[in-house]
Amino acid sequence: MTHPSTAPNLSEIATLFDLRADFVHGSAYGSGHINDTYCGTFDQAGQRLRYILQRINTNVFKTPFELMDNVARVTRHALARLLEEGHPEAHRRTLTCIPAHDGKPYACDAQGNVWRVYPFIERARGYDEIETNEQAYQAAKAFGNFQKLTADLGGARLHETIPQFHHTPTRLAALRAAIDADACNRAAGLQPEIAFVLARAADCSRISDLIASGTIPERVTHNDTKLNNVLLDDVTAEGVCVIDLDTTMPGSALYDFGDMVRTATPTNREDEVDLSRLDVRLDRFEALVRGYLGAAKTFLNPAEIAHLAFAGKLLTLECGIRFLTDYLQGDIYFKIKHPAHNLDRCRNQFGFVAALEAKLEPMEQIVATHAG
Ligand code: ADP
Ligand code: GN1
Ligand code: MG
Repeated sequence: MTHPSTAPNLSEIATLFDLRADFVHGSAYGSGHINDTYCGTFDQAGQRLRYILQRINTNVFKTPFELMDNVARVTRHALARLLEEGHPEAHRRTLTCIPAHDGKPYACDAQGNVWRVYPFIERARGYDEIETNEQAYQAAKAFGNFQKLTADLGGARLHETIPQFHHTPTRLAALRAAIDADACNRAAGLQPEIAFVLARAADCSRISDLIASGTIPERVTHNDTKLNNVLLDDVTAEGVCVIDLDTTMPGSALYDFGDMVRTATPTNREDEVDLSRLDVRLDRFEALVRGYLGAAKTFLNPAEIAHLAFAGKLLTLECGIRFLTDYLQGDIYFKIKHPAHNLDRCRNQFGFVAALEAKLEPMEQIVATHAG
């Protein structure tokens, strides 16, 4: 969506936080679809340092203080673990919240926007499009280790920052409602896309039914494991830091693995319009399975392992459903760069669902090989 707020005064925002450094300059940063992210350069007693300043999208996240409570708990837990291990780069391996002057992990500006500040993780970056199998392996390993880390978080259940976030039947119901409402008179031109989803309606409840029956357990998961949400080391490609923790909450391991498949295995990027060569890269999939299972095999149950390949298809279908719903509703959720952006993304995701359906068998074989 196009955001209501104009370019913020970053220098003023910075004064809300206990940075102990002088603002030098800053600008918009990254390619996330949700929050407004800025990178600020500061001078700390003669040394240049960078910080990420983020305005939380409160249209998407209705309970930002609860969200920041989750983020603070998860990042404190991660840091404690790294310090216990004596990790030499503990503060580069996890996000850490810079406190506001009242000690809270966020601050509100004069317009009521909610801001947070993280140290900028240097010499690493997230990839919108993965380039090598090694990157896929490292990213999957990092997300697997993140699940391992959150498994013993302790304390109260994390807040659900977006209720039913990956409950695909709810996403399908939202699509049906958007078709009925047809707020922008777009439904008539979307019959092939709508038919594509309706033909797969039964798939939508497969994972949620297994969760409801207790066959697949609830875990603390990241829930937004698109590949640019893990920063890989510029030199070694090692997964340095898992970021974008806004949706870290109760979920399923399958949501995390499925979204990795969605973003790491296609031959094209998420909004590519030329789908003529769109396919699943099985070599990338193999790298993902190896990286993820290397970290997660010890705690996943057989039903989770049995649905890893299917999860890739379901999470891609779900994401396509969400792009289509947003397009029907007039682009009120995801940031877009041009009027048909959500439709392009939706068609791309559905094209990839079809490619995943054609490759399901070899994908299942790869999982079986690595699961032992
Ligand atoms: P969104 O929810 O909009 O995707 P993210 O939290 O993923 O927001 O941040 C957007 C982008 O900003 C990321 O893809 C990444 O490139 C960059 N980024 C976020 N946090 C950091 C950080 N601490 N260090 C370096 N880059 C970061
Ligand atoms: C959003 O925030 P970002 O860009 O990492 C979205 C994900 C979607 C993704 C599609 C909170 O992720 O759920 O899968 O776009 N995040 C939220 O690219 O809705
Ligand atoms: Mg992101």
